[in-house]
Amino acid sequence: MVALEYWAVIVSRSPIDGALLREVAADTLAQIDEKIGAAARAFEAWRNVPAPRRGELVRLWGVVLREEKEALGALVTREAGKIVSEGLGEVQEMIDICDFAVGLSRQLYGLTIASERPQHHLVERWHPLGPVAIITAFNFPVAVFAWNAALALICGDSVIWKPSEKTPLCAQAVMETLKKAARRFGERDVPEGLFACVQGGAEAGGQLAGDPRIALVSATGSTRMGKAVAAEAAKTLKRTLLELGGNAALIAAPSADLDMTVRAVCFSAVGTAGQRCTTLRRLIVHEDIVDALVARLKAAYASLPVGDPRVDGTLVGPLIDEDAFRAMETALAAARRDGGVVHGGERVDVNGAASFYVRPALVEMPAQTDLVRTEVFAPILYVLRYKTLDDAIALLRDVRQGLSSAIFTTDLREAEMFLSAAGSDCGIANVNTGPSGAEIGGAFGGEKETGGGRESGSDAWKAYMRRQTQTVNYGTSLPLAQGVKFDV
Ligand code: UN1
Repeated sequence: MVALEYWAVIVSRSPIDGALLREVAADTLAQIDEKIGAAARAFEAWRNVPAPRRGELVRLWGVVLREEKEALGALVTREAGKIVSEGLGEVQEMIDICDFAVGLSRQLYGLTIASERPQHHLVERWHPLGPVAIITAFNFPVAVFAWNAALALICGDSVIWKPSEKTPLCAQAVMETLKKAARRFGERDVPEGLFACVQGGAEAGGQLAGDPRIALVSATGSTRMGKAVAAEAAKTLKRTLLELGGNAALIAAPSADLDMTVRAVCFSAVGTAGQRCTTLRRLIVHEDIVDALVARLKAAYASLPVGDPRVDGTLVGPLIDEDAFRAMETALAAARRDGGVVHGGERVDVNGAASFYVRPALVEMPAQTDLVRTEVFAPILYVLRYKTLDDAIALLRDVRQGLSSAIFTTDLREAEMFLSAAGSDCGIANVNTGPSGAEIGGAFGGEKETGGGRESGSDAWKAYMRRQTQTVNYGTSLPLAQGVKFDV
């Protein structure tokens, strides 16, 4: 087989200035097939390694990441365009999940269950699942892989990573850190093919999702990508863990602390240049405070430091590429047609024509139109107004996505209503803190077209293992459940 079906090379360009960083050879269909085979063989060995020993590999990975935090963070800045502290923050997120996974490697607890039969014991045990395919997006080019890989590895699975074709170098660098950890662990103890990276586009992701040897495909990215992956995965009914599009909303109630609200809105809406799945896209403001809040936001937006992400003080770096910029332009034009009043949103020349910097846009909308319900991966914040909390919650829920949400209020009843079953319908619901920038300790993901999967903390590890219900009869008779008699 030849490479013709797939891309031959992947070109990595820096969004900072459009400079060519490097060309990376894409994997061919045959090479991917080989890597899946190796992952399947590695799994057969790795599943027998005691989980705390598997945890030692992940502990060493965390050590290497601590040593290389600066360098890897700088590469995230160079290839994904994140400001320095966010690039470093992403590596910190990797370190945090390694620490979490190491502890977990001694806590893969199952249940003991009271059997209804005498002299029987009934337990639930968690076993390794199989090779896990991990598909990630450009906006978290290192951390999201670590959320998945650290858990999968301690759970006894092998991993194959298909990173975004926009950030192949970050993926290569992360693989080097894993190799270093493996050398310290004792290379002979790490089965060949335990972790691998596949460079390629959507076809490569599709091949992984469709291959029967892959037990779980964990995909983070757009809803469109997730639907394609789910369709491939459905052919073998394999498990999926989907963390897809968001359209986060923040409700600003009349009692909100406005200083805190302004700061939270700015970080959530313009941080990472509006390119997080948790980015705040809809600000739902009570009519009594909308004028005051919008005035303060307009002032804050006008003075946001947009610029080269490597420069100290910059808060808004570049968009990932020209397509992202065009999508933002198109959305702002549509917002004007829908009766929106747009503040900001213009292109800013920082490093010449080959890079795409923008002033984040604040858009006052007369209503939640279809445009507002659509996720555009750029710093556009739509402002909507409300009269009653019920109306605000109805607006919050009236989108296809369900990832993250927040309310700013000092009214306990409102906060509790927002957190209740009739409140936010998202996987993440916050009070007096913004919808983005979650810690790794909680389960991360959301409902509806966000895909329903949960990555990272809490009991998300269970997605990477298979549950077995085990019954042992240590008696000398054979009683049947439900009192059934079947004497032969
Ligand atoms: C994503 O954008 O895909 O909560 C993940 C946050 C980050 C993760 C975002 N910890 O914003």
